[in-house]
Amino acid sequence: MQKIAVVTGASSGIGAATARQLATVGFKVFLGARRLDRLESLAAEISGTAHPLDVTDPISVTTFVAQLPEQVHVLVNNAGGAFGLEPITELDEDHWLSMYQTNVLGLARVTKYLFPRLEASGNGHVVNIGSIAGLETYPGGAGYTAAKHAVRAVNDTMRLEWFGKPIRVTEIDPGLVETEFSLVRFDGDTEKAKKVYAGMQPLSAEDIADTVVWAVTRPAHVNIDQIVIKPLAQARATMVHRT
Ligand code: NDP
Ligand code: 8X3
Repeated sequence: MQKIAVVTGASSGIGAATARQLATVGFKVFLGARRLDRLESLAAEISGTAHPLDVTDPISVTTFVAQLPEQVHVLVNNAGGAFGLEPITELDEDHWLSMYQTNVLGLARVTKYLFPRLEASGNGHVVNIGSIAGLETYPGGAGYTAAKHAVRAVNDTMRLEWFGKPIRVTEIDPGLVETEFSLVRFDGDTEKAKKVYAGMQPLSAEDIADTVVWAVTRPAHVNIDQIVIKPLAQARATMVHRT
């Protein structure tokens, strides 16, 4: 029987690359995101299926989940991102709420409704895409780092609550990956976004997808708890060697 994988935020970056690589190793992939046009062309390329999904909206999440097979083997909770880089004294409440809704509540919400399908597979696996922002902090980053620290807490709680069940839980924490992440963070400002990766070689979305696929293709008794992956040129979130 073909194994089933669900990838949230599959319309770009890490999610799209992960969907591609999961399909390459034999999974039937169900793709979710808001930009359906992008999802549909990727789904056609990898013989997957595209479904509209806004992880911040409970009705969208339950509608999405209702379209999935009764058994799901892998859920990659990838949808997320950062909005802004303002210091706490200039805190933007909409930015903070959106980051919490997407990265934290969205991840937990999708997992909640998908859980029965993961359990029904007899061999479920949830992969949560965190960040080194869940392990460190940096000036201007509090809204995002607080959200990604919360992702760590949610991830670890899943591992505890599902103790004894055949459901693996993995957190993958990347450093700088060149995707649309910075474009979104800086509200479409391409110059600002480009500067983030200037003079250094960031990770690619494929590097992270490769890690996800490695984690989910270990034998069923092996739980990869956490992987931290950074570019060689990045030692800390804000310590980047540039030429
Ligand atoms: P991208 O901006 O390229 O991709 C983000 C994806 O999330 C898009 O597919 C977007 O789809 C989706 N998304 C955003 N909001 C929602 C929502 N409300 N509902 C459903 N989908 C949503 O960035 P990345 O690929 O880099 O980001 C993927 C994950 O990796 C994020 O969780 C990010 O925090 C994390 N990460 C990124 C790093 C980096 O340096 N790039 C480093 C560490 C972690 P759409 O807009 O179509 O809905
Ligand atoms: C993205 C990595 O260092 O920009 O999660 O916060 S960082």
